[in-house]
Parts: sequence; structure tokens; C-alpha cells
Amino acid sequence: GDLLTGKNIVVMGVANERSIAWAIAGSLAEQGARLAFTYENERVESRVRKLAETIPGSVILPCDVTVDGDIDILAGELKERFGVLHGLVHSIAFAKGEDLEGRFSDTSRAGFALAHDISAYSLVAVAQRLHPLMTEGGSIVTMTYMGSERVMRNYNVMGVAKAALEASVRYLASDLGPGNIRVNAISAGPIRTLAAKGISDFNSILRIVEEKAPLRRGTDTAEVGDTAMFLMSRLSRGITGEVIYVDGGYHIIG
Ligand code: 0WD
Repeated sequence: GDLLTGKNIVVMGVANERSIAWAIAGSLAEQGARLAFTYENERVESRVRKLAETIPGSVILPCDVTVDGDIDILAGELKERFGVLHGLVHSIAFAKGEDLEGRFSDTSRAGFALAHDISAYSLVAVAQRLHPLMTEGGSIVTMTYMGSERVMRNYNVMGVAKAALEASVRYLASDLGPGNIRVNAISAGPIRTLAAKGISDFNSILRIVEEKAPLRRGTDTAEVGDTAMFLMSRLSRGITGEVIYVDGGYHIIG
């Protein structure tokens, strides 16, 4: 297809081939988008580079979202390489392992701050610096999880950070809407990725979803990829400030 031909989109959060961001990149490339990938640090650079190079014409740039200077440099590089930016995919989150088990009430000040910095504020920090490149309008998509609105065992501080992320989506959508820039979140069902490895007892969460979700199966990264593609495309031009569930319907079940 060519729903995204002529569109320049930056994808943040590829860690390996299982990453949700990587499936999103696949769906975007299939529709003709030109992609830039960012990687957090040298630890993941070669892995991201190897994946990105399988999509011809991709640009690969460093960006640790906890460092404002990195995001400034990213904005400059994207302006130079692309001129105009049409899309931003934010697929980044982090919390300390010790904060993803046991009681939420035990969360430390530092653990709370770190989870919110990387998992929620980073969307604001990046949108702030990249939206000026979206001179033809644009679409920003981030990844969230139902732990933002319901208590999910072990998700703890990440659930609170996702609530902040979803609220940030609404405020950003309000600010950037007049420039025809849309901001939305995809709330995915549980998927076995590197990030999921950090959640204690993830397997039992998966099992419950397969049993109870209307579609009676887990969520596939390709399903998330296609929804992100829709949100990047003009097909979704009336949608902003929204959280779209791609979870086989699990969230409607009591
Ligand atoms: O079940 C799941 N896997 C779900 C994930 C269900 C619903 C939502 N999500 C969300 C996650 O919370 C996250 O926001 O989707 C997003 C992507 O997660 P993923 O694809 O499941 O996990 P992963 O492949 O690990 O990608 C997250 C990446 C990091 O990987 P590692 O594992 O190395 O922390 O976020 C990136 C990094 O590549 N990241 C950063 N990037 C730049 N700067 C930073 C940072 N400081 N920290 C983490």
C-alpha cells in the first residue's frame, strides 16, 4: 500500500525484533513511510542498526530520552535529514525491577521519579522539540497499558506512570491540535517483549487474557503495528487525544 508514501516518521523504542516499535516500523514501511529509528545507547545500537538496515532508506540516530540535549540533537538531525516530519512513534518505558513486584505502597521516591521521567515525561520532552518540524500537520502515537486505570498485580508504579502518560496525551492533543497535529495512545494487551520480562508473573497475566478476552487469544505485535499505521495515516484524521485498545477486547470484561 501507499497510505504513508511521502511521510517521514521517527520511531523511538526499538530494542530488539520483539519490540512493539519494530512491528510498528514494519507496518509503516509497508505503506511507504520513510523512517528514522532512535536507540537509547551503545548497548543496543548494533541491534537496532541491524534491524533498521533491513528497511531501505532508514536513518538511525541516538537518543536517550532522559537527556534533553540528546533530544535537541535529534530534532536538529531530523530537520537536516527530513526537513518536514509527519509522525512520531513513542514506544518507551522503564521502571526498576524492584518497583514491579510486591506492594505499590513500598515505591521509593527515586523509583517513582525514574518511572515517570522515562515512561511519561519523555513523551512531553520529545513532542515539545519535534512538533515544530511537523509543519504539514502530524501524528504522535505512544504505547500504554490498562494498568493505568485498574490495579494490575505487580504493574505498580508503571500503572501510575501510564496514567500520567495518558493524561499527557490529552493535554498535548489540546495544545497541538490547532497545528493539525494529533496525539493518541494505543493500549495494548500483554505481549512477551523485553519490557514484559521485567513484570513478575507475566505468564499468568497472559494466560488469563487468553481465557477471558472476547477474542480468546493474546495480542500480536503486528496488530498493534497496523493500528499505529492507521493512526499515522489520514484514515484517522478525525481522531485525537484518544486511547485505542488493541487487546482482543479484554478491557471490556469484568
Ligand atoms: O505487554 C507489553 N509488552 C506491553 C507494552 C503492553 C502495553 C504497553 N506496552 C508498552 C511499554 O510500556 C512501552 O511503553 O509498549 C512500549 C514498548 O515496550 P515493549 O516493546 O514491550 O518493550 P521493549 O522492546 O523492551 O522496548 C522498550 C524500550 C527499551 O528497551 P529496554 O528493554 O532496553 O529498556 O524502551 C527504550 C528501550 O529501547 N527505552 C529508552 N529509550 C530511550 N531512552 C529509554 C531511554 N532512557 N529507556 C528505555
